[in-house]
Amino acid sequence: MANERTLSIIKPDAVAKNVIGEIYTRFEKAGLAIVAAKMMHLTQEQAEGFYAEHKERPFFNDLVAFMTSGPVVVQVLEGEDAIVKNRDLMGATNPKEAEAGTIRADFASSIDANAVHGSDSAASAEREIAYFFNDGEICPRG
Ligand code: RTP
Ligand code: MG
Repeated sequence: MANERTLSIIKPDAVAKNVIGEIYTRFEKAGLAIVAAKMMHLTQEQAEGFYAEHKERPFFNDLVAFMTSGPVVVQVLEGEDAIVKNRDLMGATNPKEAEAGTIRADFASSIDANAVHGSDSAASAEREIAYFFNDGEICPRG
């Protein structure tokens, strides 16, 4: 077990549904601490840069359009095995395949409007956290 940080985004559909607090509660109940947070409306450039790994995928333009369609909440989660723990809380990318009780099963409406993002590896967590936060904006516990 390792103490880790991961980057989480509450996507525009979940912000519009007014479930920021319910999603934060799930993180906290699972033992993940929110050590940095901000609400922002991503520009096209910010969304394209964030999802650069998907640039050649057929869904890229729809993904960028969706992620810029309204405000998002971006946070750094910290805790034991934070990367996998957050992915488990999120559930499968397609909410139809997401296990009952996961964030996507409960709050997502489609594979595009799927409520949350979470880093999928230690390397992406490092890149994604640095993409949105400088060291002074992260407030570790203890
Ligand atoms: P995320 O990066 O947002 O946490 O989601 P993920 O790891 O579960 O999924 P990923 O493969 O990284 O895809 C990023 C986002 O692109 C949209 N997507 N659409 N139409 C499609 O086949 C398709 N596949 C992926 C989803 O909104 C996904 O969250
Ligand atoms: Mg991903």
